Amino acid sequence: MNVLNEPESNTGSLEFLQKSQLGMDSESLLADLSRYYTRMLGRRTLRTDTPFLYQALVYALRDRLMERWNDTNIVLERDKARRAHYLSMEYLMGRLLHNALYSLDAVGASSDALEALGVELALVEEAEHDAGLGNGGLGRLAACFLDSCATLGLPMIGYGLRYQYGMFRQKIVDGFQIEEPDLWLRDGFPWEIQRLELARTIRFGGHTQIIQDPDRGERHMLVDTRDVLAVPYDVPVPGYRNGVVNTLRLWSAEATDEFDLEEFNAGSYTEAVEAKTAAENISMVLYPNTATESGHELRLKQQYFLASASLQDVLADWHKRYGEDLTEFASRNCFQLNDTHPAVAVAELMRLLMDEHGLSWDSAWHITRSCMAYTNHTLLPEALETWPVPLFERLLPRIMEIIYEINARFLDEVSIHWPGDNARMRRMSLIDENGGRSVRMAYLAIVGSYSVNGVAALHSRLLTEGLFRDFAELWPEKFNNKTNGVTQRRWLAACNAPLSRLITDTIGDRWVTDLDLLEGLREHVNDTDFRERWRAAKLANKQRLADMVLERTGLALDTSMLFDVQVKRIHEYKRQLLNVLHAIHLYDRIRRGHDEGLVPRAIIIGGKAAPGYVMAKNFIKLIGNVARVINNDPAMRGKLQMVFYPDYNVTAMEAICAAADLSEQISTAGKEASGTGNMKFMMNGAITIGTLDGANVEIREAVG
Ligand code: 26Q
Repeated sequence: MNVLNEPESNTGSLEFLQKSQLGMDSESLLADLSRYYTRMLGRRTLRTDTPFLYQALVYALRDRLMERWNDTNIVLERDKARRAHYLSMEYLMGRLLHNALYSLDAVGASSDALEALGVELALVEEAEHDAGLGNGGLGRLAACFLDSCATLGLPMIGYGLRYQYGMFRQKIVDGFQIEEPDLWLRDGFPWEIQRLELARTIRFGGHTQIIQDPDRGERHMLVDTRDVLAVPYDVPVPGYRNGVVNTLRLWSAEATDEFDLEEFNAGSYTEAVEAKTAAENISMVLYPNTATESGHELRLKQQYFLASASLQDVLADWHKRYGEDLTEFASRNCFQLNDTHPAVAVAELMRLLMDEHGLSWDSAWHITRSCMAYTNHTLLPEALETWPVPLFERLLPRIMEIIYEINARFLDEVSIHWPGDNARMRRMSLIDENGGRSVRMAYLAIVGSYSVNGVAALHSRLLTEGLFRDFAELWPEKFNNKTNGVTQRRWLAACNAPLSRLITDTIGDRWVTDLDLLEGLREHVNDTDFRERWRAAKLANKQRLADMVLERTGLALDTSMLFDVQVKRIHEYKRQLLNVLHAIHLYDRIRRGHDEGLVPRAIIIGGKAAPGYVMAKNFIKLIGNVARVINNDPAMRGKLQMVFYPDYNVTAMEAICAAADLSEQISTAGKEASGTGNMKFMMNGAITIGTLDGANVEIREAVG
């Protein structure tokens, strides 16, 4: 898909669009920005401390993205290439403004436009709230894939939820983590376009009725359901300077009109309002990654809501383009399940194909199994998602019937492969019969997919040898590896201007879309001028981080020290505790005067603990306590510092990864599926200390 080089892009509408191409120079940007500021937002005087300047700039920019977005969609409509639909409960986007400017090559022009108003671009960028619709690695991976696919011109659409509240904000009070709601939508989200005309109805509860269809025989119908409306909001995903703008489609839950009316006519006004609230609750809040608490009904509702709305959307588009014939549906579409969170899509696609589109079980199953693909992100058995059968039956009765049927047919296959091996049947069943019965979502995802991948070579191997061994024996061809990656556009080019300039001056700028070219830096490692600039870049980045740390914690970091950084979710397996023990050990050595040859070091730790994870919260408290002792001891001066960086998020990482000298990747070996922070630090020139776990193994092979 290449919008710019499309040969036959002179259809009537496109011609019109191209004629209207808006200027990307500072004058036209300034003109549009000023118009939005005064006419649309109704502000008369320029105030640099308001978010309105930010909003006005985004609107000016969005107009420009919109042209490319429309062009991309026109090409997509004509294109018959297979489309990828990324289904993810999380997208950890961070800020969008700088990325959009960078992709459109409009950073300079916008700076100039704002300079004419006496305002710095960086200050305007500060007004943007992070779109923190994710917990950590898995959510940021989804955001990086969006960027990469748009840059590669691949037809990929991201489907997710438009949470009212994203990842909680972390305050540190007396050393303890306090969670505060993340009101990221408070000042509006000027990037999104609501598409009411594409709203879908999602049905919960009720029961199935079997009716006799004269043409198709038996047909299952859901009746007496409680319905919720899924309204899509589209966010543009610009590719890097290639004219492509892909789509992130986020579903928001709203009450259906019919539902309200029914209650209202029955004279129960308050119940009608209650129903509205219940409907809207579905997309209210992102669940923090909690291994300890499970079985939250609302979470299952969210998952089904995402799966059903997205599949209906794709099927409706298919019917619009090709009519009722679904023969080629699977060869033209793929649904990538980001962990098991959207795995209920396997059963939902079966339901839609059979109950709504009249396909037989066999045809529906053939399609489903040819277009679903599942990415696993964890080896921890306790983190595998299961749902109590009674909850499923009550909330999604037809889906539960379909899962039973998938399981029955699957277990027949198992018994043919391993006759009489009842232990194996019990192990592999989609229904866990131990304790209360529950649905094993990972097994549903494996059985319903043509591809199952882990996220690093080691992780993928361990999956087939351990967690999914039975399945890998049955279907070895299904299992494969896709080692994670991160976009170097955000994680080097945009977030580290001085280093990025140095690299481009040295090897040209093609590394921005082809990271392997960084190899070309090797021959300059002994070049004095290169090394000089390299060190200057690092120092500037360390100063920027030190300023942020001072503002947030009151501690003045010494930039001549080694910045030793561990930022990631707080978890026992990630072993922040090991890092703290090392800090205590260094403290003790310095106290006892055994510090010859010790490199002066500032230990920086950041990350959020799941609200119910007591041990992780205690780690945070411990880090703060140890840091206080170290920083208040005169004997540590010039030798050791330690700080807990509060409210670690995407924007913080942009400054942190550029400033780090040492990257801590010290998970208990075999537990970190891949890690992605490790890659961001590495590409910004930090040295890694780590276990041979996840992608660390491959990073070491690549960099030596
Ligand atoms: C589970 C139940 C209820 C509510 C939430 C959850 C939940 C939410 C998020 C469970 C897990 C997650 C996120 C997991 C995650 O981020 N895993 C990381 O994925 C990265 C990308 O593949 C890997 O690099 C990391 O190794 C892996 O830990």
